[in-house]
Amino acid sequence: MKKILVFAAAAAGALLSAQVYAHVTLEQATGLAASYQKLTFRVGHGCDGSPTRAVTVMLPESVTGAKPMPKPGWKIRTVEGKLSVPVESHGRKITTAVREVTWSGGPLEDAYFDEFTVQVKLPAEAGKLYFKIVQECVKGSMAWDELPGEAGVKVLAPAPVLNVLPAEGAAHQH
Ligand SMILES: [Cu+2]
Repeated sequence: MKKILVFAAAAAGALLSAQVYAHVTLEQATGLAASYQKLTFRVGHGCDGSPTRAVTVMLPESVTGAKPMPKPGWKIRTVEGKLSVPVESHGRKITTAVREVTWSGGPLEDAYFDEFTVQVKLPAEAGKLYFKIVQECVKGSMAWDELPGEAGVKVLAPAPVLNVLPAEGAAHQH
């Protein structure tokens, strides 16, 4: 009896770690080109059991206008950087933008999960955007920064991905 329970627990654990609860993931799967999009990053566990005390989201070059959502118990730090291609916003030319957002605080225990939210302006072009994440823990850290490799090769620490859909196609989806 005891043995069966152990196996069942192990199987459930394997399923959970392979799916949405695992890693750092993005709640939203898709967004519309050139729209303002809310991105919610879910931190599903600590670093090998150690509680999380900081989460940094690195924004792809084409993502601008980032505004992090404040979170009780967490301090926000943003890093600005120059854009290689200036963009226009409200009639003004923008040459620098937030490139990195860090929430630090917590600590978030390994037994719990939490969400970190930022609003961004998506690029006009459709395609996949990868958001590299650094998770700092009381002990150690994790980089969720791997991009998909060859077909069939599973990456161990994937960067969360958003699929940007063409704006004109989206009008027909409701
Ligand atoms: Cu995981």
